[in-house]
Amino acid sequence: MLSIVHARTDFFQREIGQPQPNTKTGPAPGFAGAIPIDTQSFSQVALSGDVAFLGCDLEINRRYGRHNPGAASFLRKKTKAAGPYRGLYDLGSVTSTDPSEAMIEIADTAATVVNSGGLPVIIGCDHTASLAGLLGSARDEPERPVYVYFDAHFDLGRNCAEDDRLHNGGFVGDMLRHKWARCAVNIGGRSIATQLDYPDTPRFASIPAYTSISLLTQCLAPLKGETIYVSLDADVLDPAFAPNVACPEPGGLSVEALSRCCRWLNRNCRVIGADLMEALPHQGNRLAEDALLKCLLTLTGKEPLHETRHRIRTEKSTHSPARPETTSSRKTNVPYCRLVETNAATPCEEPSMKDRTQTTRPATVVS
Ligand SMILES: [Mn+2]
Repeated sequence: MLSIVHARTDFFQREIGQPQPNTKTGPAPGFAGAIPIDTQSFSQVALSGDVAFLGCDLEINRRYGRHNPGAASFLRKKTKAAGPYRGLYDLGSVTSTDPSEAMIEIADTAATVVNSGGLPVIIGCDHTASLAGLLGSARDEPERPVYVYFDAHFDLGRNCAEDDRLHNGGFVGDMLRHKWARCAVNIGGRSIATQLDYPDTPRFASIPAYTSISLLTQCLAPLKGETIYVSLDADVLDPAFAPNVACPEPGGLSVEALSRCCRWLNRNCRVIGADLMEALPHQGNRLAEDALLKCLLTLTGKEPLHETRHRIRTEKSTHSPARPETTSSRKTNVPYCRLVETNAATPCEEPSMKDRTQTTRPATVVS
């Protein structure tokens, strides 16, 4: 305990003393330079809003795309120099080797982090792990949160049987069917499968990838004030920015667009948890991984210390009184506005992960 507190104090002193990572000792070895800590100690030292990363190197149930076991350890190593940030911790990686057990471990850890006042951020392999992050983060919420996911694919499993959707191409369908989320909002959907003519999915809406940056934030307006869990599938970015993902799709979001959306969500919604999935380990540079981690941290209200200082300086020098909100700036005529407002939360049980993640089929088409 003492050594952890000491490590934390030492870290702050180092950060405050110099905004760039210390070249002598290097950054801490966690995600984005986060301080390694165990879950119990995190509960003791966490301040409100501190971020706790949890890695999962195990694929839970991949049905589509290239395999990426070890993606969390890869991202941890790749992004350790991405800071420095204040209030980041790394709880290590999931130890369970069974997918069902791993889901339970993720959910339990996320719930512990939330109960300590922290924000759980799961870094995983296939997107299925996101469901565990959502369930754990929302365990003690009086109402089910809105599931906001940046993803080239809807992951609704519309081509799968209703009882065969707990995999990376269908878990959102399962989530809606069981009312584990109040509704789901996809941003950046664009795979060919998203265009196929299936019946409308209740409590689901999407904002296409080709939407301009200014329109994107207008489309997000109905989410204002909502309690949300946010998931980033790395393939939401255009392959020009993030080529190493399990299911790449052309025509994706720019880093700037993703970053703006994340900032908007942080400022206008209550984010209870987040995750990053579907990145593929590779030998190239770390630009894509750093950009994704940075977006994830923007979402949680964290930004690198040197950028915070720059922003404060800029805001001071260009400060002007806030303009009153006009009717035209409050656009509410977007299609899913009613969906967010009218779907009351329905209490539901957490799923039994046992027996549900046992079947793994070979990859076929991308859903
Ligand atoms: Mn995807």
